[in-house]
Amino acid sequence: LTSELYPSVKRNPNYKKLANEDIQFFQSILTENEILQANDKEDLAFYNEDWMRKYRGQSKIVLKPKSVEKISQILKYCNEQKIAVVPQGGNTGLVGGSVPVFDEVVLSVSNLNEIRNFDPVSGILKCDAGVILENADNFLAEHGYIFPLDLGAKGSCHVGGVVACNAGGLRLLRYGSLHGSVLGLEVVLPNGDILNSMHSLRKDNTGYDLKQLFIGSEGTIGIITGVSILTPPRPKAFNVSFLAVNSYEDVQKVFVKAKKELLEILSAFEFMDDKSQQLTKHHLAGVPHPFEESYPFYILIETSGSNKDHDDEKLEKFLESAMEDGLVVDGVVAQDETELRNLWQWRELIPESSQCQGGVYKYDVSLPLKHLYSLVEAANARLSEAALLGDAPKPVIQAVGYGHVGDGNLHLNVAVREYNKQVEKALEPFVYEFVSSKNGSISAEHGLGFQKKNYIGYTKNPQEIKMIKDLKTHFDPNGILNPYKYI
Ligand code: FAD
Ligand code: 2HG
Ligand code: ZN
Repeated sequence: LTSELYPSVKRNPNYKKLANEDIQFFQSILTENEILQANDKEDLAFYNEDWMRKYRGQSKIVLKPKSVEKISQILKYCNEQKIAVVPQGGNTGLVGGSVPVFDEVVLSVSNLNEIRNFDPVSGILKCDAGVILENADNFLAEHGYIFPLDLGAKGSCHVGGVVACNAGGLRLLRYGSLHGSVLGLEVVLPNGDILNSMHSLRKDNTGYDLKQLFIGSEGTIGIITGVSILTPPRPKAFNVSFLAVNSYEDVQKVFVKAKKELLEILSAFEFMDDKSQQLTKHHLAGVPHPFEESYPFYILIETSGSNKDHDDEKLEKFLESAMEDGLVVDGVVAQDETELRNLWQWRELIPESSQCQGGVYKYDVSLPLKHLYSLVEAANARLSEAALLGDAPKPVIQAVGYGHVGDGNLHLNVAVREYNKQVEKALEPFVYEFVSSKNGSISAEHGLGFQKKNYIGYTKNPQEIKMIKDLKTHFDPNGILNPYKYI
């Protein structure tokens, strides 16, 4: 097998090509509803292609087991037979990690989708990995709790998927990383062993904290089947304000001011450049933007707490003084739930807006705050110099910047009319070199997957990479899990 999409990547001949006996084995443990096979009508496109339609594999079979034991039997068999397997959650990952590269078996956990247990005193939720994030959050809302992670893909991504990616999202500023809130995991290892580590303890210093290895491992050393997570009480009062500022310098100043003055009620601090808003306006054709006029940068601040009057007063004072100081040049505050959602959409819909005109090159990086936006400027300059940016027939529509300022995480999105090797060459490794020169990370939250498989060295040193490889070999000596990706 070769792939037109990836001419430089060759299928590893050590992996067995699926034979009838393998299909018969899968059929012996799974029901008809748990197996999808490619045929004349069905090319399994949904499972083979990623959210950006940038990466595409050629798998002919998708397994959707309904129990952990079945996953265990499948992995044991695939390990013995050296059949490559790609774990898949909601397939919303943004680095090509969730889809096959060649003919790997897709193992979807979407049929493992039950809430297992919730303790309303401690706030600990235990659920299957395939529960959709929004469903988990809706369940928690009924009990007065909230999932400590929120992101634009919540309607499709899985709890297990976000743990496998160590997704960051819109409220990391408030609730911290999943490395802190996940208390335990259940994982099927490549040899079929089930690691039961579904603990409910906030404090446990008995040796290595094994679950941490699987958080952010992107399906390379085990399939997460269960998650135990500490959830906080759901705030009763939410406020959202959308602000306009004149420079990136001022974005940083407003951030410092918000941290000090909104302190315990600050739950999100997001920024967007004007170009990202132009793309979103185009995508949302006709929906009025919060401001008639355009400004260089916008900030979305969310506060959440237990007392609406208290939060309103605090936010009002903060905004008044930020305007008096000349930091904020225009601003709106949502007056009700509908307005709140409307303001959020100008931030949450940027990923979709930047991808829907043909394609998008996405870079998700950590940088010291003072350098955060300079990457967008450098990328634009490079694309202009290479004469790639502008009206059709030039391939690049816009290079835009936005992201989680509160976490030092920039999203650089380069919207293109179609995927184009020249654009890719202009941006890679340029972007990674830039990030490395500022001691940043080439992946703040989306992971490495297939996209950044050759670039890990821009953030990790050779000793760190060797330890990662050693761990991979320890857990998966036959390399059956998620091959061709970053390890
Ligand atoms: P998939 O896409 O199916 O898989 C992702 C990776 O995890 C793959 O390598 C896969 O092999 C592995 N995997 C999946 N499930 C399992 C499992 N059960 N066991 C082992 N491995 C598994 N990310 C952020 O960090 N912050 C954001 O704000 C954010 N916003 C987003 C907004 C949009 C509109 C979209 C499309 C994506 C966004 N993401 C964001 C990307 C984010 O990585 C994914 O949405 C999410 O983490 C992936 O979950 P999933 O269930 O779709 O996993
Ligand atoms: C977000 O913060 C996501 O909206 C997606 O992490 C970012 O699409 C992107 O580049
Ligand atoms: Zn993000």
